[in-house]
Amino acid sequence: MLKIIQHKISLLAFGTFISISVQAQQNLKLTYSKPAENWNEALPIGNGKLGAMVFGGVSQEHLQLNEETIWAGEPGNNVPKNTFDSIQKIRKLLNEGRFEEAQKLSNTTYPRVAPKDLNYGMPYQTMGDLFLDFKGHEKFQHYNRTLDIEKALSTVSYEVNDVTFKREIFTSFADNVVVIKLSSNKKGSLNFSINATTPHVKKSIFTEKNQLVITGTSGSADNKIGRINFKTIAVPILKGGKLTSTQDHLNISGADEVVIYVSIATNFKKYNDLSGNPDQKVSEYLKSALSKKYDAELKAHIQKYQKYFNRVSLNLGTTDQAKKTTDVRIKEFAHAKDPDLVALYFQFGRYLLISSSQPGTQPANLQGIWNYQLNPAWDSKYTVNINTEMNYWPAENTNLSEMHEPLFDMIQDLSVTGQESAKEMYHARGWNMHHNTDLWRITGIVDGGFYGMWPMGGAWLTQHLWNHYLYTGNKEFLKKYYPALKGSALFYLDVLQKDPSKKYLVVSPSMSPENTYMKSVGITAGTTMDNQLVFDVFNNFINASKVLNEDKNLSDEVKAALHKLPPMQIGQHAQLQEWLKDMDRTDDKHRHISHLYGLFPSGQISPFRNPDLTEAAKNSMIYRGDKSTGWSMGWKVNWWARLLDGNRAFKLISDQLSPVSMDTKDQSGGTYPNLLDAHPPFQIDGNFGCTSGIAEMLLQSYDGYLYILPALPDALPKGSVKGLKARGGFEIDMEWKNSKLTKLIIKSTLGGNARIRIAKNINLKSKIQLKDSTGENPNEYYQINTIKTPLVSDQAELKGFPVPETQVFDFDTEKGKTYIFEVQ
Ligand code: FUC
Repeated sequence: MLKIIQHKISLLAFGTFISISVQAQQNLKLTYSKPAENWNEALPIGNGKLGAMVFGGVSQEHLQLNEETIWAGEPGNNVPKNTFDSIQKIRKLLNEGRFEEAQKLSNTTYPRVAPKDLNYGMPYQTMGDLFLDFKGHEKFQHYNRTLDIEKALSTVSYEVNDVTFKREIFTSFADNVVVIKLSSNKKGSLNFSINATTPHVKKSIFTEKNQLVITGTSGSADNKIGRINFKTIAVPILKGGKLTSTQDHLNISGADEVVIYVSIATNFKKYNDLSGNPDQKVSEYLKSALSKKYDAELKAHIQKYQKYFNRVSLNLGTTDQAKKTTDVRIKEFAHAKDPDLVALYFQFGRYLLISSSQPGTQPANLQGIWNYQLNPAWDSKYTVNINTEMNYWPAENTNLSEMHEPLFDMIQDLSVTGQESAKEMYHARGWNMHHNTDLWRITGIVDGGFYGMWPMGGAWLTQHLWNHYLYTGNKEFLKKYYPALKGSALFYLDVLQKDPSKKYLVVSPSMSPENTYMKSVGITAGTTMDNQLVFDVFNNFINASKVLNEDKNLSDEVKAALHKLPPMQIGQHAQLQEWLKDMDRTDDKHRHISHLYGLFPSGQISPFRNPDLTEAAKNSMIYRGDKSTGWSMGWKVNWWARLLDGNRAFKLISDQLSPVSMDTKDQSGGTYPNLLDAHPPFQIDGNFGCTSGIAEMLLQSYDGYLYILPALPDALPKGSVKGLKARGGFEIDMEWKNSKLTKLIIKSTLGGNARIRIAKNINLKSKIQLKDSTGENPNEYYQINTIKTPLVSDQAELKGFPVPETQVFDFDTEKGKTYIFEVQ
């Protein structure tokens, strides 16, 4: 009989245990032997509110600066008026099979370029650039530039005329400032000037009381006037030497050490409130930072950062490649063994999320928080037909639950502004949005009827609310966001149409994001992704109303509608159908594979529950191919992990970690020298998607079990991970050797049943011995029950998808206890 020891240990004791046994990840630094020549070589630092790209130049240091609320425009939604009749006509045309006419009507009702009285979302904008000029530093040696993602600290060092110069740069998590410390090993040798530029039209740059000040107003676009006012102050604090100023330069001579504090603030308070006072805020941020000594500021910064970062460690082994600079490692990844770069990339994804999305800040946009332009690609806003959601895939499973909060806040806002689009455009209750939003929480159509006619953005976003609940079990949270879940369910109850066969309820009109089934025609009804999304919206609402004991009648109504949604279907090419009719093409290489939403991030397709659909999903993946834009490859890592093919998932990681082609005709994504994802251009979703995919290869928690090492590739035969999170609130540590699990630790944070799926070749009965963490009481055994309720498909009867042989067992856990399994 299988047995485990259950040991009562306090959280503290567990913490101590972890820190002793963690084998430190070898390399948590990005390193370079020369300054950045362009933005894609510069290194990102951020604290959720402020972002900076550090170039590390020698005779000129350059910091490109961002503040998360500097967006063009002003409050206001973008809901087109009086288009309900057109929507009704489009529905009719679709029912009659007049697809081209339906598309045409959609395109004319919602033109490609924003009509005069509307806007298609505002661009996120840079603040500007700070420069430090060092005369006489043109010739240098022993240059080194790093980004230490264990400390969230960027460094530069070099030697000029036998004097070593050093810089430490960080965006403090303790105070809202960028901090730049300059030092050297020879007293009095710091001589440089500070100046700034900003591309904004309305701006002024001047010095005042030995401080450099930049003020400005964000840009105007479409029907909106730029109304974000910002103020930036840079203050140098000197040890030794002299500080003087000219009209727009600060000059430092003969200093031993200089610390520059940069603060940025705007008048933004909320998407509909610009009554903030940037002068006051910018001074408050500075005051707080200046009241601390540099060392204390750095210490507080690191402490706050590590509270999140240190929750997870990953060790995949190391080779000599790890001694090379990061740009070279990326170039050589495809042909050299460098498992440590995978671990670094994974942790860099976590670093980016912590740095761009903190409780109380704006969510990470298309570029996180890092953007050097006034008009960046796709406005660097929130594209919610994949990109924004992907940013948050690693939030729960890599143990960064709090980083998810800005997204929840945004959903809350949208559930208010989205009532206007639901009512005006669809005559529906509840709320909805289309495929884009911005700082102002717009919910109308963006980019016209071809790209924008997708009323499903809210449906996808609300999955994050329910998922957070599954990971944390936080009922207060569920209560707070229940109205958003309910509002989304109400919208689809009202919007669903009977399809011509009268059998199904479908969303109409809509599309399978950005793809077409006829030349230039994408508009349709009942796409597979829409059906899957509504299925989840309805289920989440039913489950939430049950947990909270609310809205019984409405829940029954939703249940009835749920049963009328179309099922997933397998088409003529043995593929999972993207559309209600079997219209997929085998030569379709489109980057969006939206109908596989059901496989990931949703859990509607599982090899063990519906192997036939899993096989069909796999066929769809094979037709689409591997190489694509950055985010598409990131999604594919997650899909291949769910398809339990670790080697193919690793191949996609390899594609993602390939250097970006300089051939502009090649539109495939990859990784820039600074390890940021290339769509191209830079788009942060690929980093987050791939980070989530790596976690998904090691641990999956859906379909009723925790699957340990479900998709381990041959390239990673040995390793360990600590602190991954699973649904049900379990925290998982594991080690493996020769591609086989050697140790498993499960900490239960909520209590409840833990059902584990594990490879069959681990002889559980005889070989897993369960020990308590301290080694005390080795004979205190508790019994593990083998699975009581078999899953829907018994493995022996599985057909259609070749699943590996596994075993499943479950046991009851108690909140706060840790269960340790060792394989002998
Ligand atoms: C969607 C994608 C593009 C890009 C953009 C921001 O429109 O199809 O590839 O990621 O969002």
